[in-house]
Amino acid sequence: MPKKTPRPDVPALSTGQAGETHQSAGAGVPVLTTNHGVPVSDNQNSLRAHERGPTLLEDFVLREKIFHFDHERIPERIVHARGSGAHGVFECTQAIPELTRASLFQKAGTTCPVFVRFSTVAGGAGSVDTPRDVRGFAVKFYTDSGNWDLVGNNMPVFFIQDAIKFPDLIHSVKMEADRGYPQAASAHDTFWDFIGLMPEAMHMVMWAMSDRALPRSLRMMEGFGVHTFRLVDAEGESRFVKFHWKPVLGLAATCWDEAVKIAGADPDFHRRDLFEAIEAGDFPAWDLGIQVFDEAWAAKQPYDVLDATKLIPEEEIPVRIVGRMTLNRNPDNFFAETEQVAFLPSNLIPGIDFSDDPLLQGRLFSYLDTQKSRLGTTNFHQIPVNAPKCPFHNFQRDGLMQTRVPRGRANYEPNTLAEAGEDPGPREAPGEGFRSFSGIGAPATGRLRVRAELFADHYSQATMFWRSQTASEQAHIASALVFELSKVKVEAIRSRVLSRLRRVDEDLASRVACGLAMPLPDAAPVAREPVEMAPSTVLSMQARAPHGFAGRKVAILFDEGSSLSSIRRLCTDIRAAGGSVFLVAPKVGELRLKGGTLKADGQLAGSPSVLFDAVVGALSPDAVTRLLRDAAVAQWFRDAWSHCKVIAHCPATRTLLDQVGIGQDEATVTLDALLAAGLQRHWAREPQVRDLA
Ligand code: HDD
Repeated sequence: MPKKTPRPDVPALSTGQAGETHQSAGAGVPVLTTNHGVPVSDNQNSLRAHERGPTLLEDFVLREKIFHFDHERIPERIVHARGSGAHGVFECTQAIPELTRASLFQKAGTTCPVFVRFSTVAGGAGSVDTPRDVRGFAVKFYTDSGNWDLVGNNMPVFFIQDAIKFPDLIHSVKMEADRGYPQAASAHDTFWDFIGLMPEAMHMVMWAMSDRALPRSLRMMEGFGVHTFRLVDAEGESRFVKFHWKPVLGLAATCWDEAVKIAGADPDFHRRDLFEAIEAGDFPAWDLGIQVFDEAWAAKQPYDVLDATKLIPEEEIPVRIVGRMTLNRNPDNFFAETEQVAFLPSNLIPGIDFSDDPLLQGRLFSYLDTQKSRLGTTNFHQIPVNAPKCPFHNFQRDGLMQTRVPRGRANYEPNTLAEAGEDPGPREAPGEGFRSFSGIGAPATGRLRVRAELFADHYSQATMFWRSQTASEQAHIASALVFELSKVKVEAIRSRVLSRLRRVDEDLASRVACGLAMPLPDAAPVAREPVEMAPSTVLSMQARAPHGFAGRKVAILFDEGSSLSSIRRLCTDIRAAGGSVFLVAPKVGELRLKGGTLKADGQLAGSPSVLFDAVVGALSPDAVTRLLRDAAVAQWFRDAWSHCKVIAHCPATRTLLDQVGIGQDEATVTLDALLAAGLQRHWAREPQVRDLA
């Protein structure tokens, strides 16, 4: 008899007593079975005709395993393919029954579970987390009156006004059709060709070229429902509403050079950050805010509130906070939950309704449709992450992968089966206006392929956004435009974009033209004269940047001979301030320090400073002499310096900084001064280290 190859890495399993093996393979380990429940005796060797002979077709264990593996992938999302999800809870903190009959908002303290998926837009499922891109911010509320999906982005406006342009927009930004690159990047001809021909995109272009497109963490982004929706009260009266998510940790961004380096150092930077924060119990939270206004107010504005390329300045309609969402549980399984979650803007609950925004109207079709292609069945709502957590009954039946087993004969409505003593199934509830969705409806007056007049103002809000930015943020936008357009090969495309930038701001256009060494073309014609809009301070991230350590990560570089007590003290202080510490050393094993031994969390080459919010050098004089030979050390500090981060140093580390050309400013501090310095980027340093447009 040929011998069996033993399991390579684990002790042989006890077979147990007859009848017991199916429950447990010993020590509480369940027995491996096929998908049909048949216990598997050998998961290492396929069934063969003889020791060196061919594999038998009869081996159903092998065939089932490979068959299933061959079909593991489903089509990735056509957009927003790369995403990260988490479970959490939403709590209403301020009841608004005067505005909406949505059960979630009737009483402060009402809660419901949520599932959130954050995403990039352009890249494939396996692309990196930190390209310059819009971020998706999709929330599924499992309320007691059904699922409400608020499928938004981290920017409050969009590139186009009408859903009919969406396939063109996405085709233009994705990999170019013939060559299959670039991946996850808007810096190429076809995207800017589309943009140059689509003046309505200019406001969103300002956002996409700003630091908003380079978030430091998914936990530090705002979210927006983008469209104007409606809140409907118990009497059926409706008012317009815009939804906002405000991160409790505040807003923070990386800078471009840093984002590019992070992409190489940790392609999963955002996914890991979210997962680790939740794992550590440092639960990210957002406040839900609303801007509410009526038709009369809307009619007086110089823009159309149904136009998704426009926002409503918070100075005009302040954001009122009505709830808080806390993400407190990581998915148990990435595919089953994060990949299979299906968001539908058409998932609304009684008390919330659509507006006639033509972009939103098109979305109402697209998302339902795409789930059939992605998840393969109209029964995708039965997948646990998609299923409502309140009871749901109807007469929609059968279909691929039906997993529910409806009982009885009633599969139509109305019926009189109750009279025969049978279960008649569910009935509609027209009288229960509070609990049922009815839709507010508006008279349709014709069939027109047109856009309303105010949609033709393409520049007023782009200019408002530009003027609301700090000088440093403006420099980032101008430089981003130079970078992106420098990757565009066709000069006429660059020139057309420049002609549009002149309508946003002459200074911006000149700076970008200068950065490209191109002449300024004539300004593009306008479809409607822009209006003057006051700058809005809340649109600047830097003006509101948080100072503290909450949610931030500080790296401490040490080596043999470092002072253990000062490192310990720093760790305690940083953690007490709400931050986390990552210890970096040239070697990860136990190192001998002054006062004891210490192990690093990460090795220097694998832990570049781009992964942290601030860096600390706690090195001995001997270590400095040794490490000066290692280019990775110089790079560690130079990157932190050029990314305008706080650098804390002991006296020996200061000599190292001097030798690698790192200067002294308010954000280079001694170890003792780190806590007081805070973690805000020191943007004033930037003009010394980088030539910005
Ligand atoms: Fe969309 C996915 C956000 C316009 C068609 N979209 C998708 C996701 C987000 C958004 C966050 C990912 C959801 C998830 O994590 O699964 N989309 C937006 C926003 C828009 C927008 C904020 C404008 C305000 N989208 C938009 C239009 C269309 C689509 C106009 C089509 C007419 N979007 C889709 C889609 C996706 C999608 C193709 C891909 C995967 C999916 O729906 O479930 O149907």
